[in-house]
Amino acid sequence: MKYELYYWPQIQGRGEFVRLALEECGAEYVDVAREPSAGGIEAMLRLLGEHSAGHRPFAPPFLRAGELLIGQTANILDFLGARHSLAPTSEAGRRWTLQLQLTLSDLVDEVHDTHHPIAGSLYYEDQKPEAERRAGDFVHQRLPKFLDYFEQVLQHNTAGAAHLVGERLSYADLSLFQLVAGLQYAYPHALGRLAATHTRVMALHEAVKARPRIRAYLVSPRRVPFNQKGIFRRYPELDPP
Ligand SMILES: N[C@@H](CCC(=O)N[C@@H](CS)C(=O)NCC(=O)O)C(=O)O
Repeated sequence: MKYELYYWPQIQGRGEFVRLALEECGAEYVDVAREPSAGGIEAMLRLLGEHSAGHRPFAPPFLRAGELLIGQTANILDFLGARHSLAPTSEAGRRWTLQLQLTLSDLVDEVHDTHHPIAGSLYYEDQKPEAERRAGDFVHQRLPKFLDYFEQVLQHNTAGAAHLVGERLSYADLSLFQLVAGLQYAYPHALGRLAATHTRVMALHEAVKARPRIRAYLVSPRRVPFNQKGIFRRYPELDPP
């Protein structure tokens, strides 16, 4: 079955967590909003605007899988994880993987809020002083706290030190890879200071990056480059050396 992924065409954003899972498992999919022949952005907006549809998603990303239309990044990954062996089969294992993903989603929200602490509808330039205060707290308090947590999860996973869950790759590993990649782009100084004390997180990032399908994807035109419209943005004033 060919999946349909719906996400904003110009950014990696939250859609990237789904793209990475689809790419790693070699699933057939179409990135609808980036593909005019599949309906393009209009097809996505149409689905978002179908007010009479009972299970309409609130925001992208969402995934069509046959009859199912699934929204919320972590929910989509939970679905794909079960279908494509990107999560354990046990109930405990699935919940743990989803729990890690939801924690990663919280971190994604906090990264976003460093450049848009007041409102997503305002320009960054309209909330710069607040962004600098928020980014200061993020860099010194929140990011170390999140990275400490994932480092400890890796350390205590005796089944497979290079994975967050058990002894096999899961979608949570792919998502932690993406988090580190985004931070390398947006917060290179902050991440640089933390890298030496978070060696397991950094090693996981390298290991995922080297996986054959991920490596091929990262250099393909399907990977949207990081840019100043996405969640991870490079504003040097928010990340002083
Ligand atoms: N919790 C949702 C958040 C979805 C979300 O915020 N999507 C953004 C793009 S990354 C969006 O288009 N939001 C529109 C809105 O919130 O009005 C998820 O993880 O999928």
